[in-house]
Amino acid sequence: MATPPELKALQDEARGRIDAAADADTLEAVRIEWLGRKAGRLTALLKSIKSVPADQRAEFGQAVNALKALVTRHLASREAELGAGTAARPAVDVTMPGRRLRLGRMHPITRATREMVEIFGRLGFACVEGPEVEDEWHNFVGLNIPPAHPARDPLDNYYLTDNALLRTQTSTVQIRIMENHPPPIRVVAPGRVYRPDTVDAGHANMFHQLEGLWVEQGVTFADLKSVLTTFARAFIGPDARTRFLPSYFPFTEPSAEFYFSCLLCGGSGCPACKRTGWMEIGGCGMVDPNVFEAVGYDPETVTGFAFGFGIDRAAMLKYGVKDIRLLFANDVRFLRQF
Ligand code: 2U9
Repeated sequence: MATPPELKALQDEARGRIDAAADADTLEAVRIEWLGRKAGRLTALLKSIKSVPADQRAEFGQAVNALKALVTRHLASREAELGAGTAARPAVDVTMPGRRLRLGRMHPITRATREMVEIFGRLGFACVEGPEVEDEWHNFVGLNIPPAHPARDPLDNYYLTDNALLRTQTSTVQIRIMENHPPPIRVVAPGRVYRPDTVDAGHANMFHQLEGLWVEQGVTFADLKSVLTTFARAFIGPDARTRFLPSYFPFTEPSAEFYFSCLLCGGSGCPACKRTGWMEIGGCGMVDPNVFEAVGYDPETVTGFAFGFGIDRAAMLKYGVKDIRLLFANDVRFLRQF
């Protein structure tokens, strides 16, 4: 059992060692020497308390614990002093070699969008963007989608308030352009759209669309076919062919679904195109006169065509991606392939 003078000597020795520590590493070594859990000198003293005769145990225990508290406090204040000293030194060693920056790659959706916008740019289309949170007028009313239309069902839309929702198509952008600019208009509008679909390999509840609109005196369905066929040849290859099948959309009349010859087999038939030789790409048609009236254009003087397709789907067909969820998983092993 250490006597009080011995404890005092230990205290002085510990204080001296702590004061002499010139840096954080040395101080840590001192802390381990004195308070280390296995072999610390004070730790050993603390462990010895239980073997002191009962009548002296309380007094000795108090003295040793007081010594431990003192040493602990002194260690902390020296640590703070040393910390303040290092903070005064420059935080960055400019002589160290730099850390190599790992650049990512362009996401396949961005790459596809840019390529598409560039192709339409060569055909005279300007690229325009608009808000993702829209009102009912721009998302439905202006597009000739009446209140009772199933597309307006609250279960098929992400409504934020009674009159605000996440847009379900980028047509809202063309409506805004026509509201604010007189004809002629020749624009493409790429962007994110939202629908509460059940997510599976082919569907996501957020995806990307590219829509196009050309309004001018004398624009015809032949121009629509010509633009989409020229686009197909630039996007897929010079041998690409297009096919238009009658369809219905509230905002176009007449309307059609358009197909490209299969991106994989070129049209001879393969599993990817279910042996038809064709892949459905999107929808299109001549802008409905009601839409022109809604934005203040005179349907008697201008005509126009519009088209829309999923960028994700087109990119998946072109790059051979089988599951749309891969596009949004943020997995570098997938993204590095592009
Ligand atoms: C205005 C007027 C008409 C754009 C069009 C489609 C047909 C169409 C879908 C294809 C797959 C969207 O990505 S998808 O789910 N689109 O079928 N879109 S005509 O028509 C417009 C656009 C703007 C002012």
